[in-house]
Amino acid sequence: MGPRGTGGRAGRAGAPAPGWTCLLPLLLCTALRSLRASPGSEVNLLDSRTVMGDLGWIAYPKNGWEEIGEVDENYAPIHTYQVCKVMEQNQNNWLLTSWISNEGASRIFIELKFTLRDCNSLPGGLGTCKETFNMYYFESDDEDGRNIKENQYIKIDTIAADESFTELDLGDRVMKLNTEVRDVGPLTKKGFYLAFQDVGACIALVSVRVYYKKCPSVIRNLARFPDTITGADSSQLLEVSGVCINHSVTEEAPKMHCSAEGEWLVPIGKCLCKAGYEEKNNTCQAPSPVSSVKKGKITKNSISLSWQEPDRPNGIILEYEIKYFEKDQETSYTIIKSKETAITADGLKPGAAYVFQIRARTAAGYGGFSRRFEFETSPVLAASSDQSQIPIIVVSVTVGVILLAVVIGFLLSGRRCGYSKAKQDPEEEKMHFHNGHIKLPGVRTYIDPHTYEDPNQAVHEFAKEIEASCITIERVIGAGEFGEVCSGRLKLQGKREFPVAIKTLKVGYTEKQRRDFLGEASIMGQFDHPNIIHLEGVVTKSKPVMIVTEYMENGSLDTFLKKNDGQFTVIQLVGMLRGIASGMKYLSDMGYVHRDLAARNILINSNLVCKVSDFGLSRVLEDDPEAAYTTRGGKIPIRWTAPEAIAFRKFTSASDVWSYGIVMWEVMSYGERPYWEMTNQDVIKAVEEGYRLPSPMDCPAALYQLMLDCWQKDRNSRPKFDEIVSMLDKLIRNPSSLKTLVNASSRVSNLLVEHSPVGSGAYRSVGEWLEAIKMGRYTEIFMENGYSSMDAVAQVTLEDLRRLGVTLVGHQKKIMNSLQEMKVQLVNGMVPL
Ligand code: ACK
Repeated sequence: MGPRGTGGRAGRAGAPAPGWTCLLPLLLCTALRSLRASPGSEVNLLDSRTVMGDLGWIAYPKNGWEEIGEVDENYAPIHTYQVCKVMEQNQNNWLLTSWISNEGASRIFIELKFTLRDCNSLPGGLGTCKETFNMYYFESDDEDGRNIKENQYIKIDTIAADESFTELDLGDRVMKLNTEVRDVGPLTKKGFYLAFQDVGACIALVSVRVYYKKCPSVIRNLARFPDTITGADSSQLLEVSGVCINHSVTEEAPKMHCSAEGEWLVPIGKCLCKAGYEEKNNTCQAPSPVSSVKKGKITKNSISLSWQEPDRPNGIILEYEIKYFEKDQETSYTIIKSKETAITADGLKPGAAYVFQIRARTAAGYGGFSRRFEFETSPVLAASSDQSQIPIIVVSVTVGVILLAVVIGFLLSGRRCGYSKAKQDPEEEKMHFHNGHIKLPGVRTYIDPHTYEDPNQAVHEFAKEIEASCITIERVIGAGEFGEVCSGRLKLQGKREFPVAIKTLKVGYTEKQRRDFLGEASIMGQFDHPNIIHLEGVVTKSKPVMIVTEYMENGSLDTFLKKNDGQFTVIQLVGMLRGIASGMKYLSDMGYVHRDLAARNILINSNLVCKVSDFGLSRVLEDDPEAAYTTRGGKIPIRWTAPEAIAFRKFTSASDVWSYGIVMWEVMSYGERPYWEMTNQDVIKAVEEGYRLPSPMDCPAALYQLMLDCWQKDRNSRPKFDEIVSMLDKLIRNPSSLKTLVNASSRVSNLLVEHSPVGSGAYRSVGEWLEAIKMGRYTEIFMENGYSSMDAVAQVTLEDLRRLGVTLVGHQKKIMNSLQEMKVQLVNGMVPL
């Protein structure tokens, strides 16, 4: 018989449960206090713990599930249902929830918290006792679906306990609360019922939480992304378009992807504040209010005022608006507009108080009004009163003159914190175009700074000069070929201070070193793309000479990946690769060949946005420790470089594509060294003979195929960067295409040399094996838990790993795949375990 509406409502204080089962509720409060609140991206549709009144659930038959009347420490009811018919045959006890609206979500999650009695600990109940129960659902658009039959419910799963409890546990008052989560989808109706079927277990269902996941509304890259309910498919990524926030415009259409887990992934594109607006805390605002207003000369009919430019003008101030009115007469006010930072309001009443407010206007519009400033005109008095103004006038005039002198001096000395561009001789500008670099509308091409007779001219053509006093160096973060790399802050006039990276040129440099050092800025300054490191400017007029760029919180990509081994989802890794490909597409469109594309030359910020960096002038790669001299004398990073570029220096965007393939490999293997410890000569030889790097572990087949395409011997057969970007976009839009991984056996058969970190050799110890797969941190735990030989390790299951405390999914995968691989090799007779 089905669970019908005729069934009895589960009694709040049912008949006392037999024997030990009545002990269950006593332990619930302690366990309940530890229940976790729902995280931000989860939206509860039902939480039995927070329902104050009757839940309205139905038990069928009446003597099956029963509700225990318990309260928590705040005397709020705890809706706990229990059933324990372990001694009786053929149990079929149903508990039906009331109708639950899915609020438009097409995939919902059900979190159950329950305790379950261990059958082995039951005297005589072994024959009939069960240790599982079943969960079902039935979809319906309204509440009429309750009278449906048992067999119309769709089974979600059989629920078993990770930990069941025994009599002993009851004695110790230890509550083994199990948490199980299941998800259901796609849902097509407006709501659903859940049902729990007991077939003879001893269960206390402590709480039921039903929720869906969403990617919460967020502003990223100045674009607003709305609350987005995750997709129906557990691996689906929803592409969501962002809308530029007020006062900003699209640079590249902003998009993000909402994952089934409710995380925003793979940000693409961005908005920029309109001219005159400044980016601050994810907003764009016009000029800040005038903050300091001083009174000047005051007579019986006039008040003179002066003020300072707002702290953050955010553009050129076109004029000020001064509003004033007699105190308490706000409805009747006067407005004066002034281009100066001083005015005189006249025609005022003698001896009256006036209120002044000032605001500035830039091309972006008016900023906010200043606070109110109150000043009084002089009263009408005898002639002597005007005498009393003389000292004020004298002081004001003196202060005014001094101020004027300071301002003029300041302007003349050019020591304002702002950018200054070297003045361009029109002749020179002409020459520049005569050099063959005529810019076609809409097509920007890269100009090789070498084409300038004077490299200093190139720097000032493409890079803004920054006053050294605007830079605060905070700490050294690394060493470059020319000097230290530091992090610090840059405060430009009219802009808020922001973090920057500062490359310095060490003292005692030669003229050539200075030229080469600044050459990078001449190149970088020509680029403007979200995936290319942004140049803020250069310091050339004082020492040390510096190049100032945007700050990338996570530093270089190879180090970052090594530090966070196994910790990203495939989509996050593909997002990084997409960014790099997009930056490279921009460079190749500009006609710039990078020649040293490698993960060490990619920087990554706190949003995991990757940007191409390292634009050496000579591109003979003096500063790359990976670069080695070839027989022809050039210095080349062999492992990253296409064969034609190594052999006859044919560097093109197609050779950059080869390097990009190597970067893909580095990213997917979390910063592994390409070709491991092979010598450069062996790498050149192996590649020439047609060998290629094997697929990294856990690598989607589509990505490995793309790598192989990038490593085509014939450079014309390699994909172009725009094709790579489109391909990665397609994979991101359709993440199920990333599910097919390169299988372990084909991965091994692709090995170009025997030297592989995983699976290519018999490991002498568990420690050696774990070290080889970069999981050395778990060696002690393995040893302590009896996995001290490779034979023992071969038996490890995923459950065992979790028990050992290997909780990171990436690490679990790495270990399990390595084991799987070793087993495959064993079967193939390739490597003895
Ligand atoms: O891996 P890292 O921390 O990232 O160490 C190197 C070091 O300086 C020498 O190049 C770091 N670095 C270079 N440019 C930047 C930047 N724009 N933002 C943050 N770190 C940077 C790089």
